[in-house]
Amino acid sequence: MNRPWDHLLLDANLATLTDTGAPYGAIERAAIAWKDGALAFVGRMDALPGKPDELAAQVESANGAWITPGLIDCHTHLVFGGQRAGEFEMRLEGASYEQIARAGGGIVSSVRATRAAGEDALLAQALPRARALVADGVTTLEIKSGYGLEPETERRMLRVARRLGAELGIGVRTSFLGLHALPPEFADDRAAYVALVCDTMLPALAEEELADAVDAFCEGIGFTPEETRRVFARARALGLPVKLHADQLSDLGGAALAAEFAALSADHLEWTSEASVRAMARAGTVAVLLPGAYYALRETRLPPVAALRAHGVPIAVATDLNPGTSPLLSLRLAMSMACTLFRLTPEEALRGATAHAARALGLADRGTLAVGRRADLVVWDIGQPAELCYWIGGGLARRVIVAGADLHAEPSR
Ligand code: DI6
Ligand code: FE
Repeated sequence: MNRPWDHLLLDANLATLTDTGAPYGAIERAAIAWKDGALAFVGRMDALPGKPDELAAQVESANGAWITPGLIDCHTHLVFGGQRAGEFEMRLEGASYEQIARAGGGIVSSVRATRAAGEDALLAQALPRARALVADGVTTLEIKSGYGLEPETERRMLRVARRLGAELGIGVRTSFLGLHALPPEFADDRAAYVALVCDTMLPALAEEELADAVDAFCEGIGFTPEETRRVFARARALGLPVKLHADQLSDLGGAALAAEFAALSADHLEWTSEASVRAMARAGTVAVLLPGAYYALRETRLPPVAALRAHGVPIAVATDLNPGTSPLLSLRLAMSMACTLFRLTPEEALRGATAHAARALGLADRGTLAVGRRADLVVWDIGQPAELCYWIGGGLARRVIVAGADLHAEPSR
């Protein structure tokens, strides 16, 4: 018999994150079906257009489980060599992140380890980190370069990011983060490094289609707004969207600068002013909150959540997984922190790790459960959606499905 769908899940509760009028865009006593990797039915069971067995080749019961869109981690630095646990210990003894960076540690120490690692070694180090995210429900991941700071290693990092996506069968979006730190060999000539990024690295990576977006670290210990502008102008001229590490440790007007370039997102935002929030709202720039870095650096200045809400800026939540300021291997834990530390509601946190995260990556084909979207979904062992943020750690994902295919059956718990 010719059945219209490949796979149909019955007896599900869906948190669609679309506008159903219910919190979480919930549909209870629901069914969800897909064909050729895209969602073909999302609705109440009693609205199914026929008998289940005649609708899909494979029919299963979800036994009342909650299903959400696959989680999207829209800000990570997941590919890097080595680790920086020693700096963690130094910070616990009183050194600040900025002091460590200015003393030749910080980002530059990861640059040394990353330059020394071959492509396969970088991939082998990154795989378990990516697997940890996936086991906790991530189906699409953004990965930045920025620990190479010279053409060959930047390219190698981005190639590893692409290989990770292929190897794990998940979505990966790459961002070129040439302006992450000043490489030591350019210590006396900042302008020459910025020129290398603009005139050599950017055009080559755009040509090789290794970068889906361009990011920068606009900060006292990173790059100035002027340097950031030069790179962003070049990126836009090459047709690449931009996003920015903005206002994490100080207010350099980074979020407003991002908005000037119609950035996909401005990320961190602890020091962002209300004027910058207004600029983001006008530009449609997503606010990406990164509570892992706030937590690990023991920051106290909160991002302007009330202003973001008041001006209707979409809020996303991500891990910022990186070896220095956020060695965080669970997006669900980032969501939990966004609630407890930043006072997001669990619904905002879930929207932030799905629908709004997709927007922060410029992806229109995922992030909600709606007909036509990619069949990226997670079946959870929970009785209500707020549990995704309520449990601190633990394995709640029962099934992770990407484009209609199971990534793993029962995770070890
Ligand atoms: N993202 C970054 O790029 C820096 N901070 C952040 O939140 C730090 C990365 C690092 O120390 O390796
Ligand atoms: Fe970051």
